[in-house]
Amino acid sequence: MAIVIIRQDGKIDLWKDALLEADPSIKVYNYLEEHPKEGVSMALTWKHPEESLSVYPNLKCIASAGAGVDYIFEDETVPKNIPITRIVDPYLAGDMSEHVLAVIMAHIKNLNAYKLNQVAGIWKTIAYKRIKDVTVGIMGLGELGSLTGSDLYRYGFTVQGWSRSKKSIEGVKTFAGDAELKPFLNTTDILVCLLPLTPETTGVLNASLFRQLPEHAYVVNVARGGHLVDEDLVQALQIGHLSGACLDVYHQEPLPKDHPFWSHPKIHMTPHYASVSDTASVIPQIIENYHRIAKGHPLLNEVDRKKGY
Ligand code: NDP
Ligand code: OXD
Repeated sequence: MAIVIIRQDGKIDLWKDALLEADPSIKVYNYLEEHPKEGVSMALTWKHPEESLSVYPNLKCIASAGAGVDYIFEDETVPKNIPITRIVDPYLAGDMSEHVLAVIMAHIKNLNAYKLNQVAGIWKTIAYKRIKDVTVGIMGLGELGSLTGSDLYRYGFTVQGWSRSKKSIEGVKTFAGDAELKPFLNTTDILVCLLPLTPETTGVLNASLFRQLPEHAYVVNVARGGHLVDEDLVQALQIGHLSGACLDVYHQEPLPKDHPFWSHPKIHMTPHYASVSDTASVIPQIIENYHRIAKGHPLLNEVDRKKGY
């Protein structure tokens, strides 16, 4: 039994060292080095190259090193019968909640607009909003969305959330399913997308959805680039229906240099770094699953293949 690490972001050694430090008895391979394929029971991956997961005849688990698993479902060559797990971790959720708070505060206190004015040498006051007067709507009330919602409620925001199945979260007004999307959107000042990317949620942030938000609403996409129809966002900003957007994720990452988002004054960007897996914190769940495979026990944080998240 062994774990193979498959990722292309230069972090293989970081993850390998963290695994071996936590459990020196485990055999860990870098997928780029020559290694016996038959002995590999778990692939620990993040945005693997296509076809790299189909060469292990005895693979028992594909473990995403992040919360999202969309990239695994997108690769048609991934065997359909192998369980997929994902990361559920308090730091991953907490870091996302902190990021969303920072983005919302920057927006309601006009910090981005002031930065542009500073660069242009303009001294001008802009009316700010108070937390108590702002309603934040969160799409996706899972591990990240529910904590983000609870935290925003504690800070004094009015918070509502939308998910597939009905949720009960203290301080958060909840909406569920397609039938309740419109009332949710109609009353949301700042929309935060924390949905997984699936066939149902692809392109959900589009012109029709934006039209259902109140005039001057603000959009925060920290989920996946595939949720957003880029042209529809630019159009909604151009006609002044939306007041701005903050994006962490994009259709193509890094975002191509000629993409209009780079120079748009009302779009603020971060480079898909709202919240990242902390190796020390998440390695124990990987190792636990590695041992569960050997014992034939149910895996932690297994993804529902039918739902796609
Ligand atoms: P979860 O699987 O825990 O939660 C997903 C939520 O979305 C659930 O509430 C689910 O509803 C809801 N949902 C799914 N499909 C639909 C649908 N069709 N209609 C309405 N609601 C739907 O995911 P996490 O909270 O752990 O993560 C969310 C996403 O955040 C990840 O998939 C990833 O893409 C992104 N992410 C981004 C990061 C970044 O740095 N930018 C970092 C980490 C994650 P229900 O509860 O009813 O199933
Ligand atoms: C994740 C991410 O899904 O970093 O964990 O986007």
